[in-house]
Amino acid sequence: MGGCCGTTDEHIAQIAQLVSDAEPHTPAPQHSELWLSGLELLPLTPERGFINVGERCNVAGSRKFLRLVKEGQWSEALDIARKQVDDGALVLDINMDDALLDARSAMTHFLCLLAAEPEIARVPVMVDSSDWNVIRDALGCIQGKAIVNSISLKEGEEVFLSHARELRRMGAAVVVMAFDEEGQATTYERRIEVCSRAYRLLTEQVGMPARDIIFDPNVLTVATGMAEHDAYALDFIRATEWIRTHLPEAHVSGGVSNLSFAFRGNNYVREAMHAVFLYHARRAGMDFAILNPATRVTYADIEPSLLEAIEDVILCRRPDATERLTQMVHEMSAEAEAAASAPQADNATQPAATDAPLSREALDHRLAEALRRGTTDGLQADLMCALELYGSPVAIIEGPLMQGMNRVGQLFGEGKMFLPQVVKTARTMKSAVEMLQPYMTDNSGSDAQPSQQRPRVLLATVRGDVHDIGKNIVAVVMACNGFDVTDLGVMVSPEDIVAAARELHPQAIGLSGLITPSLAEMQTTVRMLDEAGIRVPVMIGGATTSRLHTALRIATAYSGAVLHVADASQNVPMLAPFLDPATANDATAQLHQQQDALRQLHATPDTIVSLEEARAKKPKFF
Ligand code: THG
Repeated sequence: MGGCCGTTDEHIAQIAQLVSDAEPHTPAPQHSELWLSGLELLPLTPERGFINVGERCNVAGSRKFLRLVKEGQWSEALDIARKQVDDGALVLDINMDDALLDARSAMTHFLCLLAAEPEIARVPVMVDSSDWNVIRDALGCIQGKAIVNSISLKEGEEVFLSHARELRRMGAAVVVMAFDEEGQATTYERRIEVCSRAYRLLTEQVGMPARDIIFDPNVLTVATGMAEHDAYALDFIRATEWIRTHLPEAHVSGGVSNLSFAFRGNNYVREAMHAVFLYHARRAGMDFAILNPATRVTYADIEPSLLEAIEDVILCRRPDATERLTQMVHEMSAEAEAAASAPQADNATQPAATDAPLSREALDHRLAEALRRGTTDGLQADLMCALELYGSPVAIIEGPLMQGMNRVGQLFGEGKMFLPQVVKTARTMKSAVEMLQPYMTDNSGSDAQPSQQRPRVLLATVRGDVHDIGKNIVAVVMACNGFDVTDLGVMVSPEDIVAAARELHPQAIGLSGLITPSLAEMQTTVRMLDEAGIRVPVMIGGATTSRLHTALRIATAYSGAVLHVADASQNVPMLAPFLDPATANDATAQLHQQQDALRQLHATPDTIVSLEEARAKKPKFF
């Protein structure tokens, strides 16, 4: 209590007298739970239990949102945010990380627009970016208490601590990813090791209240067809339980939709997988989840046989779980397709094996079918037939087998085949190549020396990026197609990639990355490869990469070919024409031409014509 201009000493003395026996105000005790806020408070009290974070305002996770932001259609972009709040999102994840966007300005612009919409701004924001500058800028335009998504130990303790201290000063809660200097933690043991180390650093060295820490022990894609990935979901659930038991007051979150990337193209199955995962992860203590709040599939609604198949996958209950689920999904899709189209008699696509010699078409069809189904039944016999018809193993590999692979890639791109099937196809290809191996003649002598003939490919996740699951799948698919793959790992500096390229003389190099800063790294890397005189084709792949960005920013820094590869089924067929000396020059010239055209298309400004031209175009009414 006190005075102001105009109140005299006597006046103040009277106030003092009047309140002399009043107790001073004691501030309320510190919250014991995590409190977040937009315009309204969102306490995470035990009764609330679970916070769903809307994932759709993410340029990397929604094509629609990306388009709206790119086109500056901000009010429609806001509608996506509003719809998520209407659908029950309690927090909104916002991500503007895209290669061809100015993420800092898009983020701050969108946040300022959000702040003016009370229906949306009611809920707290989760700022999602892999660029620290974007996060820092974003916090400058957020009222209330936000969550930062994310920090991690991937660049070591120093950067981690300095980021955490800055967040502490700005008063945000934080998602901590289970990454460290070695990469992303994928096993149960590594996930808890990284989280407990981060917990200690944050609580002991930064003085961050543990209730402000939200661990993300990495929701990774399951049912990819690779056995190494089978326990990913189970290990997440186990790590969640461990964190909730051993790291007091800390929370657990995860990006649930990552789980089901293998079933892109079948949203029902994806959502059913999410429901099953959430059911188990929540029981283990997961109290945040980034997801699509519009999903209506619940655990209880899932048909029992599908539920069992999904649960087998998520809880890693049997080695053939992926196989069985894929089969079931395939049958579901086939039934849906059959119901949608007029009844057709042509179900028997596989001609019965007969002793009569097969025509070339029939044989090609059988080989293509074997690849599509990922089976090896009868493959040996068919390949022997093919040897007679085609005359050489190479002609079979480059002809019908490569065509079959192309077809699989096409079906995958259309969402008609799923990732585990592509991996199976690759394994069939491997068997086919092995069966043909003894018939390959080799210049150096009679005994085959496969590793000397096999084209060598170098793969690396670029510096600053720890993601490698997609790249590992590429490695398997390429190895199955007869490539000798050397994987340099994650967070590989351009210098190390150049050094390895000089030492190993690969026929091609693949650069991979999931986050936007990786794109700049890729550019640096190809520039340094170019300076080192390396000209072999470079493949670019990963979530934030695109054909346009590759043409605009990466290909321009390299004299050789730089191919953007959209998914793991494409590396082999796309690379093939660049490795064959007969077609390499043409393929490179054609690629450069296409990329030139893309650049021109992109560079064309909203055409402003000359004054004369404009006048010449005026409407003539008479
Ligand atoms: N942890 C943390 N943050 C994250 C993730 C995480 N942020 C991003 C991501 N992972 C979570 N968000 C999404 C958003 C969308 C999708 C997946 C994860 C998704 N999108 C559809 C797809 O790619 O098939 C695209 C649909 C469309 O274009 O409309 O699945 O793990 N801390």
